[in-house]
This record gives sequence, structure tokens and C-alpha cells, in this order.
Amino acid sequence: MKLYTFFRSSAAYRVRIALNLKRVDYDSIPKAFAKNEHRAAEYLVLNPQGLIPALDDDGSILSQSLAIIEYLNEKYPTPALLPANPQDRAHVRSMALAIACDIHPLNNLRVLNYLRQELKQDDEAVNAWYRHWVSAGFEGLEQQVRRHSKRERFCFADAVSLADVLLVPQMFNARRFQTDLTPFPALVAISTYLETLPEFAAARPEVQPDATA
Ligand SMILES: N[C@@H](CCC(=O)N[C@@H](CS)C(=O)NCC(=O)O)C(=O)O
Repeated sequence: MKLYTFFRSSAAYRVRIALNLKRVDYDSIPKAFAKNEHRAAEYLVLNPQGLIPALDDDGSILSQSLAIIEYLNEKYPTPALLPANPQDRAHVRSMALAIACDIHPLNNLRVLNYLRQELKQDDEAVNAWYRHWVSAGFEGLEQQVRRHSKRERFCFADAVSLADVLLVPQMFNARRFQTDLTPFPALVAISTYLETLPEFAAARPEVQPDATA
């Protein structure tokens, strides 16, 4: 498999974690945001959405990190990233979607660039926007994991799930933008534990082949 990735892309970070959990070997094909490589014609042919990541599995190009992760989960069932019980699955998806649909899109690079360039906001305002939407999303998520996590090692019950795969990259982003995480002790505890697992550690932005300072 080939993963079109960028070291600091949190959506690619999710897929890297899932590939590691599933023990799938893959080649990284970095696309540098600073050079707009994700907007180049040759990449748009592969992923018309012009976003990272995309996964090439034997010539079939998949986009959208959640679609890719669910595909991997179906193709490689172990470890299962969704619980067997339908209600449990809905809880896990609810936490994952809170990050993927409610937090991440508001804080994506193109949104921040629009605030800066078109709406003429300075760095302070853009960073305040970023932190605001992370905190707003984490407020509900903190309550959900308190309800569902067993020992504050995983978001749901006592096993790794899709929610964990999304939490760790979002926490990385939150820290990068100096978000105050003190109101979210359960999220911090879970993420800190998950980051010690080799599958999560190997997916970290700073250890990727294209990582720059
Ligand atoms: N919903 C998409 C989001 C993909 C996405 O927004 N990726 C970001 C990196 S985390 C990106 O390519 N941003 C480029 C840009 O905003 O120009 C997914 O989950 O794959």
C-alpha cells in the first residue's frame, strides 16, 4: 500500500496509526503543504478533493481518513477498531465523529489560511479561533470518555478503538496551538497512555520521513 501523507497532517496521522495497528506495511509518499503539493494536478488526479491523506491499495485510490480506516478495519479485522455491539459501535463513532466532523474541519489549514488571507486576521486571532473550537469540542468529548472509558487508557471500555485513533492526532494539534488542556484530564490521561503504545508512537509526526522542524 502507498499512503499519500504529510507528517503534520492529523488526518494522515490517523491513518498511519490504523495501518500500524493492523500491521500493514506501506510506503509513505509525502506531499508538502508548504509547496502546495496536495493541490498539484498530479495529486488531484488521484484525490480530486485535494486533501491529505489518500491510500493507494493496489491501484485503487481511497480518500477521507474515516473511509480509509473503516476500509482497513473491514479488510484486516484484527484488532477490531469498532466494538461488536451496535450501541457500542455508535458510541465509538460518536466520539470519533466529534473530532472528525465538529473540531477538525474548523481548524484545517485552508480554513486558517482563509482567516489570515481573505479575512485579514492576525496570528493571535487565528490561534484564538483554533483553541476555541478545540476546547468547545473537547468539552463534550471529555464527558463522553468519562462515561465510557474503563481505566482512562482508551476512550471506550478497555480496548483500542476508532475513537482513540482520532483522539491522539487531535491532541497533538491541540498542544501545537497551546490549547489549555487542564479542563480535559480524562482526554489527557487517555492520550498520554495511547502515545506510549508502539503503533501510536511510530505514527507521530516528528518521526515521519518528511518531518521538518
Ligand atoms: N475529512 C478529511 C480531512 C482531510 C484534511 O482536511 N486533510 C488536511 C490535513 S489534516 C489537508 O489536506 N489540508 C490541506 C488544506 O487545508 O489545504 C479526512 O478525514 O481525510
